[in-house]
Amino acid sequence: MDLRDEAAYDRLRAAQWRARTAMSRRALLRISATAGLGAAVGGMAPRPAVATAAGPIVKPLPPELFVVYGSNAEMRWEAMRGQGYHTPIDRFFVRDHTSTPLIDVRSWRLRLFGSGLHGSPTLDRAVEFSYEDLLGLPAREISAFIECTGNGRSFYTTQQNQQVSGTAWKLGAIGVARWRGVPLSVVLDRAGLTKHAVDVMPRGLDPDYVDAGTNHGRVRRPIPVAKALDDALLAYEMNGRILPPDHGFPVRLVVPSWVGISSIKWVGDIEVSDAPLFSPWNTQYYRLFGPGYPPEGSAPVARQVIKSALELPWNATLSAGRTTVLHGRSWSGHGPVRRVEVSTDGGTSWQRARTHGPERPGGWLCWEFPWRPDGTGPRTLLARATDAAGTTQPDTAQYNTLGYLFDAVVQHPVTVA
Ligand SMILES: Nc1nc2c(c(=O)[nH]1)N[C@H]1C(S)=C(S)[C@@H](COP(=O)(O)O)O[C@H]1N2
Ligand SMILES: [Mo]
Repeated sequence: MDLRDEAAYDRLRAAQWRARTAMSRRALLRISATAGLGAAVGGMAPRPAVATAAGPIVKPLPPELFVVYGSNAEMRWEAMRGQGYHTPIDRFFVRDHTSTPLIDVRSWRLRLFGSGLHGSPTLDRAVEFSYEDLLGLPAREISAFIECTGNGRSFYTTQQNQQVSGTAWKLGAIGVARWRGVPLSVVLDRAGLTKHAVDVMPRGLDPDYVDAGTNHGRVRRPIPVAKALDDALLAYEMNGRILPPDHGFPVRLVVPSWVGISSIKWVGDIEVSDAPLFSPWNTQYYRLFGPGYPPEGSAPVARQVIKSALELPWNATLSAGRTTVLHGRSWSGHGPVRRVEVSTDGGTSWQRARTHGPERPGGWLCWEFPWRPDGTGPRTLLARATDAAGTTQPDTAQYNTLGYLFDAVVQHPVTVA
């Protein structure tokens, strides 16, 4: 089929739309019931209606699943015990710079503009896609983690005695979901991408971010056009459900293996430029600062680093003289995890964990390790992974003032009783 032929293209698009409509009508009805939106799709309002929820985060945050820090909530790792490969939505971490907006999908449009497009130089001459337009475009489903760059930040302080600023996450600012949506490459192509484009900058519809009295405007961060065309996805479904408000409804970007801030939620517009783009999120945040780094910081951080977590409560109590199977997961932004080792004696000896399930780039690897503790008292459990790039988790992470990219082995305290 020649998709440059208008009629052929229309037929294909109509078929795709019919295939998706059953889901989307039902889903829209479901959303309208929960988010107080009207039932019908359509309407020509040029700007989306955006409301704010009662609290920063919409979904329930029960204390057995989450630790809440203002507008952010991390998953308790013990909540992954007994779960499948993916993180269920009810326990997927949330990181909001301000608060979750409630967006009326009938008036929502995705608008693309900039010097990297043919004929849409400015926002008022943008190429627009409605929600229905996106549902009608070729869809793709991927499994990918989204992880906050500061995941593990608290261990700079508790394990390395270093001062860092930002949310004091343990290891729960990560989740792996099944994301379905339209490849960003498809939308860029339809919008008239030129061969001179270099950067693509999505911007959220959440409120302006104000830090220490400075208004930085709406959350936005460029990615290089090569990554945008490679595997970035404009996702409208998460784990087979309509994307929930806290995770970016109606549409978020998913940028596999890259720092969580790349995966902009509640996307309203995307600037495509033939010159490099800058925002506070690739200049003053999300670079490495401190001793050993230039004053303007490192290059903007891109890939996540390697980490491991045990599906156990912090300070869990385990039974002496009885075998407990320890479960955990390891992941890296530099390729699949190839090997996981566990130490139950503070790092003197290490043994291979048994791994199972898929070894996917941009996902995590599940593992288990049977342990029969002798004696009683406090113990420290360690897990360390090695990825396809050959990187093994070090004992110490390289310090940076904002506490990003903690990759060192985490000392997980337990008590044997
Ligand atoms: N518009 C917008 N996009 C955003 C954010 C935000 O506050 N606003 N937070 C970013 C950060 S820092 C992270 S780690 C991820 C978190 O995604 P989640 O809340 O779905 O887990 O979203 C990113 N996208
Ligand atoms: Mo983040």
